[in-house]
Amino acid sequence: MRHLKISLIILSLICFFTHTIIVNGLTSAPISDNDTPPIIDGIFLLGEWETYQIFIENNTDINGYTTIETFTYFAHNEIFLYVMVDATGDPTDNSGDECLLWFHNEGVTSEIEIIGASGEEILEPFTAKIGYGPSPNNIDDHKIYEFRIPLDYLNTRVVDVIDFCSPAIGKKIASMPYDSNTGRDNEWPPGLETSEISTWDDVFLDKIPTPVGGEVLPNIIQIISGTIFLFIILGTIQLYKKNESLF
Ligand SMILES: [Ca+2]
Ligand SMILES: [Ca+2]
Repeated sequence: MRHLKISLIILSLICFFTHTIIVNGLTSAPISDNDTPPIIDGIFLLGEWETYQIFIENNTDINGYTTIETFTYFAHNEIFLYVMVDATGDPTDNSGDECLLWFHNEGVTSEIEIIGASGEEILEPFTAKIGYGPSPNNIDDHKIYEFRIPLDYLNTRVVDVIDFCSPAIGKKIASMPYDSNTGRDNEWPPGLETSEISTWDDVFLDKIPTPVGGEVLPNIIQIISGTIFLFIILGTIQLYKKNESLF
């Protein structure tokens, strides 16, 4: 029993110090110098965005908690954070449709927002474009929002963790996204209280892989950390089995 307790304490400490492995957060995909960054044109081409970090289900119950099926992606290089909000559950191209992203880092809160029908765009201080069409997630036409935000504007840099949320300010006039045709919106994360930063989600800006001899090496440290973590879990299970007769 004592060995088991010691093992669990060690495991907890390791979990604490390997924050990036177990944190219930989001990881932005690093873009190396050999990769082509996304183009902010409101069009989602196959292969342009890698792996979605947020998936929200469709809920059309207008009288209850209503959400829009949406896939959200994050990517970054040394200069910009790129965000794709693929709103597959919004098939109507309304001028009142909106997408709102909030970031917070070291005392600075940045509100990234665009509203409008397809073709609407923002060029300063960040780039954003609204599109309406198919995507790899859904072949039917739907709203698409793309963003390119300078890391300086977000008061952040590579290998940093920034707080992120999408609040429905007031009574459903924004979020990620808001569909003015049905009044549905996506507040993120669930249970968000904007004044309580602990209820926000966060985005990890992973290290940019370094091109070596024309090849891009993976983030080997993360792979090694994950392997060590797996061995610790297996070791703890073995120790538990050896001690279970004592309980
Ligand atoms: Ca694009
Ligand atoms: Ca709409």
